[in-house]
Amino acid sequence: MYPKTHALLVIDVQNDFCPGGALAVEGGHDIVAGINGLMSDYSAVILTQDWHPAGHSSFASSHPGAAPFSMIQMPYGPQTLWPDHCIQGSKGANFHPDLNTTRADLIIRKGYNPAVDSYSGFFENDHETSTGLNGYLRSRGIDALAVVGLALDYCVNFSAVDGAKLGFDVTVRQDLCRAIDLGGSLAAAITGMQGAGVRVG
Ligand code: VGL
Ligand code: ZN
Repeated sequence: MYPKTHALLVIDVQNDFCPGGALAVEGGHDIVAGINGLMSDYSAVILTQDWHPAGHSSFASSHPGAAPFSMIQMPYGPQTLWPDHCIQGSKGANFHPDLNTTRADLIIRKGYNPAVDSYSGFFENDHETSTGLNGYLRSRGIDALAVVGLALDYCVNFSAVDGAKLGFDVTVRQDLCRAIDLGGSLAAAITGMQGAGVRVG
């Protein structure tokens, strides 16, 4: 069907990023059916799962006096502080109940290092520590990625840009993503993705 070997990369479609969750993205649940419907078009389906230990350094609650959605400097650079979310083993960390997880070939967890956040499915926020996803995709001969999920301006954005930097042919399906949009982050993400050679469709 495709000239390249395509994978569908589904980013963080988890309860905490859907309405009612700890870091709810508006309309996050609206994309689930469309993502499920796309899965049969791809030779591989990979899900990412944000997976933080309690007390993670990206949580505002771990920094006395700091408000959620404020920024701090971490040894690896600026970091937005979030409400506690996607704590390992919690209901909020589970995939949305309607997401077709049966079809997934691989579930890659990220954000488990207590001291470093990980927006991208490829690298932690130090932009150095690999999750192993690049090696997995390469060893399966995958060279093109369609990226969908939550949130468009954070984890989808970082995953798509890293994928393009690593040499994959990357398309983001904007209709199957939803954004947090914090202080212009959505517009910046779209410009940044396009600048990195990501097709934003
Ligand atoms: C995400 C903020 C914190 C995301 C994850 O999935 O976009 N955003 N952790
Ligand atoms: Zn997170």
